[in-house]
Amino acid sequence: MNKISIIIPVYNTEEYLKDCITSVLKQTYQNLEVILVNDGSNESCTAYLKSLLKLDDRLHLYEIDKRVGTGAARNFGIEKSTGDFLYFLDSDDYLPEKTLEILVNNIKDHKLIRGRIKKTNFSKSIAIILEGLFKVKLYSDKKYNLLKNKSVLNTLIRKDFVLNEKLNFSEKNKIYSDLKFIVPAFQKAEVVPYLKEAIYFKRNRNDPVLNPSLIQLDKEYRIKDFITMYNHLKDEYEDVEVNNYLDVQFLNFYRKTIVTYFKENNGVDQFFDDLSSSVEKMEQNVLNRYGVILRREIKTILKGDKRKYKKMNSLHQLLRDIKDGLKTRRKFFVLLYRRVFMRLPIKENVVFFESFLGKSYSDSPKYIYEYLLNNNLGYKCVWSVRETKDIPGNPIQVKRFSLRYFYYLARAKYWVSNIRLPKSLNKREGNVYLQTWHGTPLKTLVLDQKDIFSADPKYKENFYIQSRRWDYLSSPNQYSSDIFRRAFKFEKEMLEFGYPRNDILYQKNNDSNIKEMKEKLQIPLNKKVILYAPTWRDDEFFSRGNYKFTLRLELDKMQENLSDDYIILLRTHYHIANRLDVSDYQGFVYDFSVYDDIAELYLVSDILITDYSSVFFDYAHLKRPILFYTYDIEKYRDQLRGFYFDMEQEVPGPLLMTTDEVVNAVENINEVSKKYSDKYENFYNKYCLWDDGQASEKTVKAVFHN
Ligand code: C2G
Repeated sequence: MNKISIIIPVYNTEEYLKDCITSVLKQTYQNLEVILVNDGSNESCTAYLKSLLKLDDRLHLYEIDKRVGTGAARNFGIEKSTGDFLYFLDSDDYLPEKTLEILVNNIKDHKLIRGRIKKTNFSKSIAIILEGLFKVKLYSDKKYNLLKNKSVLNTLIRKDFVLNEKLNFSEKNKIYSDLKFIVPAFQKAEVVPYLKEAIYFKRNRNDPVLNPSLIQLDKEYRIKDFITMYNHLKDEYEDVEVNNYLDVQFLNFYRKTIVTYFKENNGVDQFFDDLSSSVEKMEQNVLNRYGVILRREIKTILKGDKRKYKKMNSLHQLLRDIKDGLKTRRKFFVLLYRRVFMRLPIKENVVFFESFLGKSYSDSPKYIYEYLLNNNLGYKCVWSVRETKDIPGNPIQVKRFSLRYFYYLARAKYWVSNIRLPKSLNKREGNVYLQTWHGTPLKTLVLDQKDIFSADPKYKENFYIQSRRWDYLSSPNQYSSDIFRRAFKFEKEMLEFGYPRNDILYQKNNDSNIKEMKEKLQIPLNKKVILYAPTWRDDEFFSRGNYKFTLRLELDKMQENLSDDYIILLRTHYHIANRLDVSDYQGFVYDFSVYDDIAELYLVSDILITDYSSVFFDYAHLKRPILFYTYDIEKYRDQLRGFYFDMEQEVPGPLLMTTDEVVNAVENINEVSKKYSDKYENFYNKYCLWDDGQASEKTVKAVFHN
């Protein structure tokens, strides 16, 4: 039987290795050896690799002390291999069980055979579930043009073919080293069958900041690597098909990567000479297939006219922006934002506010705004909203994503927001951006998160780009400061004054204000108030950003046992799109899910019930009892989010799993409070010390200069 040598270069991929290796060991095709080439990984990854060896004696580990790069590591692996076939796998990718079996069974007399590459954002356990959904047809013996792709992955290759033709990977080019292997392989193998059924999962790493893959490395390096590879191969091959292929690759790379790089970095000078040497090698007939702008641009490079080239290049970028801007209304406004509004002078006294994606007039932005207003500081304020609201001081209101929204964002000197603003909103010189954020984290944040379950696959990367624009970040306590610095990689000024949104909890925590608020909310004055404020679930949604909440607190039971003394204010999270029907509980349950400011609900309530929401960190300022209804804690903690600390140990109230337990705790609330008083005090001392009712004032003084 034919043995396959699977060659896997490894460089610091500890968190992905298990998926990779187990997927190989579980292959239905068993006659294989796995050649792990440790290309100078750090200590912990190396130790982990060693520990894997005992799983199976088909695993072999080779060490390279100093990092040599994927190409050299693969060449080294070829030398060590003893199989009849070679197969290259990357250590952050993985395979479904049958991939190798399908490839071996179909290679017949061919030199090589190719399967399909599926990109994935997920780890294996999730992807294998998704895999069941692929209904694929079997395409056998179809000619596959190796030159459709730049990578050698998911190709089963005869080893004697590799040796006879002296195929190897470039050791100079770290990123595009496969081309040196593929191009001659393509020339020598007449037919390459392609099997759509033989799948290879290629992982898009979700963390290009802390754990980048090769392709996510910095663009300059990539551009240099590509240009030298191109130049080298162009010099080496006469073959027309190969040359056309290389030119097409080059021009596509130029458009996609190089032009974008110039736009972001004004970096024409650095690459101009390199580019000149490449375009000299280009075939005119390939170039003729491209648009006039690109052709002219290439011509000016050929002539070595850098000044003119810069002009052509900005024209290219303008046309590209316009083309993109005509796609949708929003993109058109973004075009105006960048190309028109940003070029108008900045307005020194304009402040742009947004809270919870324009959904409410609330949170720290509200209190900062009111401080500016009440102290007549002379700022012109603009609020981003979904629909017109009743806001004191009558500020300008703009509908989120409308033309006026983009106009004011471009012109305002100050931005104040409690969540990220869109990535398309480039920051202009002179802009001051105060990010207030929206809670002390219990759930792990951004770069501390591992798998991102249902959010945008580019979540971490986008977050990183967006948060580079923040100049100031509000922090409620030392614990949060430490996490924010790490999880957001925030390196600018942290405002350590507590949360402006909590000022009200110090200023208005008295009977007359509370009575006034209850009247405003139109709730009974003679009953005690329970606020139920759960968070959202990452895996329950209608569409991106629109989450669904299923009420698991049994209101019947609550009403039966508690309605003589209590009412319930129900408050779902701002991500929740569905309204809960509580009409059967009139006079007992009041739905305040779309009420602007949760701080007012804190003030009027006697007990808080929540789950994993950051609301309890704020509510604790009031020193009133908190109950945790955590019916799904295992799933939430272990699968969906992960926590920064053990809830059971730290939170200032009991974790309850059923409505009966909740009812019981409410009925015995004094005993519960007594039991948790020490914990409460520790909790308060750890998370609540910075607030003193003056956070808005201190924030304004730190940020606003006029
Ligand atoms: N919130 C609310 N009503 C709820 C839940 C939350 O008004 N039922 C508001 C509170 O101000 C809360 C904030 O939204 O502090 C954030 O809500 P979380 O439930 O903590 O969830 P999330 O939006 O994921 O933010 O560092 C904080 C984390 O990022 C959590």
